[in-house]
Amino acid sequence: TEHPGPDHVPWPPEAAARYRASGHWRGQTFGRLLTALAAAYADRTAVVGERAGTTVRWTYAELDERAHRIAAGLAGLGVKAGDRVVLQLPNIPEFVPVVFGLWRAGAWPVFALPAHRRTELRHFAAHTEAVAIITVDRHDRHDHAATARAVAADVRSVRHVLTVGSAEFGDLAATPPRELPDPDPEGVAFLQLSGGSTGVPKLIPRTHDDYIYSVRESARICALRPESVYMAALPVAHNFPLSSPGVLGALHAGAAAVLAPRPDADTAFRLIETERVTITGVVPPLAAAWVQAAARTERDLSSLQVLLVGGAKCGRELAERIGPALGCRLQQVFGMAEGLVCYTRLDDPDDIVLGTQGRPISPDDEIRVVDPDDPAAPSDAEVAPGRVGALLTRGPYTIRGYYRAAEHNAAAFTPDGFYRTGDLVRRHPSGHLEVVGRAKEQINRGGEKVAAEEVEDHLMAHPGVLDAAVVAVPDEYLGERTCAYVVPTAGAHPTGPELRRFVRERGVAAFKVPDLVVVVEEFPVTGVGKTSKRELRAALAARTEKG
Ligand code: J2J
Repeated sequence: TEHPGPDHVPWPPEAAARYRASGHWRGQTFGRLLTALAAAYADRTAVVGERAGTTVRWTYAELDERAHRIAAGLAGLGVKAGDRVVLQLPNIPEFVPVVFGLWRAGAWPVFALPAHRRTELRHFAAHTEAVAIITVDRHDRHDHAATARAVAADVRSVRHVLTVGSAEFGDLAATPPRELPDPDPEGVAFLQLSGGSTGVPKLIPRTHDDYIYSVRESARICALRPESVYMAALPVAHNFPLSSPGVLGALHAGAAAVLAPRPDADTAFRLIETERVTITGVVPPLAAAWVQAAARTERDLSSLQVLLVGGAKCGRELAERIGPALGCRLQQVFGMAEGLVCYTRLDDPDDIVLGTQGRPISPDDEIRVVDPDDPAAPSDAEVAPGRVGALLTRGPYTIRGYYRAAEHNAAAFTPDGFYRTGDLVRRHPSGHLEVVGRAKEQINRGGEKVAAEEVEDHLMAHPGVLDAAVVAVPDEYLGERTCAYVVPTAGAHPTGPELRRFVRERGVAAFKVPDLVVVVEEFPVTGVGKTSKRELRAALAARTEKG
């Protein structure tokens, strides 16, 4: 892979000094954080999960020990500080000690989702020159180990494929612990995935200092205490269940983190009842499904105090039903893996909790709401107070650049380091943000993000496709679904099912396979003399909405 420019864009020294001076960045690493937690909460439950139908429960002391052994085992394999390791694990208890083990070894987890397939994993491994892939054998009828081995055969840097549950992994996890040098707290800790709007998924370098700050404050804002029980219902590698406040926020507070193997109401309600879960987080379609299921459940949900809803817009109607149906308080969260996370506060008035997506974590999160004019030549002029505009942000836990993406960074960040979120928001006088739309070329499929261009590129690899444009169409359940408009090459007659199969067989996550395919003879003419994909998508989306 070619990647001109630096791998990683650090904060400018004066900003870093400010974040240290204000106590946001405390010079701690995740490894040392776990050591401190194990000392403070040794015999309390840290992690609860399920493996092959049986419940696994680890105390803080046990988690700490496991993470030490895994770190030593990884070091024994030759995994060094700064090495990248692609991690693809479902919601199993081992997720937690493996991640902390990687952190203690100084390696950077690259957080793939369980839904990712060959093509995405190959990109993550190749782009980061990963030395290893850690996954499971089979999960949800997919042979992850076989996929990982296929990627390892293609990508020369990958020397190890480790599957949790194998004898080899068992040996590694039994390695006698030893002291390893602690990584730089201001250095990169891991690479998180971006929802993306361009051809290939972008990787987000987060540091120990910046992420621990967002996790610590998230735990405080969500009122986590050692008595709390947080449940990760969504795939735990995603930024929301990992850090908002997520499994890491729960651990930071000395609470228990429960990993639900699946997010459906049956599984979630069973765990809420048996583990006395006090707080969890879901995307809006799941919240709607839980609200419906709550009317008929015999499970005792009385322990649940807070339901976080985010990842996509939670409409007012749904927001109003959550509290009464589930007997808990709604907390809206609007976040992004690039950094900025906003929460409604637990003591905010109802109108704000129901009608906004929250306000930023940090007093040092800088927010600008600017004219969403021509994205190719943005003026970045602020709109009048209360008006809708494009959200730009900069702060103590928002990245200044994607990993190995100098060219993309020039467009995704302003020259003075603000991240262009691509979200259209209105700022209330209280500082709360209301998300009203999106300017980026992305489809938000019930919280799962699909980059239009990425899917178009896959479609265009089909010999019968001359051109493709992917847009969002409204969907009652998911909020949005993907619709691919396709112009065939002369004489070709590709069908929807054939193209959907084609995309799936290229080895991509199922949520990226277009929900609808419409074959058209030609695209509408969009502008005078220029064929901008952006304008074309807008024209097609408008046409779809009219029906
Ligand atoms: C509207 N759009 C939202 C919301 C995210 C916490 C919660 C969510 C994410 C996440 C996260 C939204 N209303 N409440 O990382 O820590 C859309 C926006 C945003 C994009 C980011 C977290 N909450 N969104 O969803 O990186 O468009 O992070 O820019 O996956 O999701 O997506 P992602």
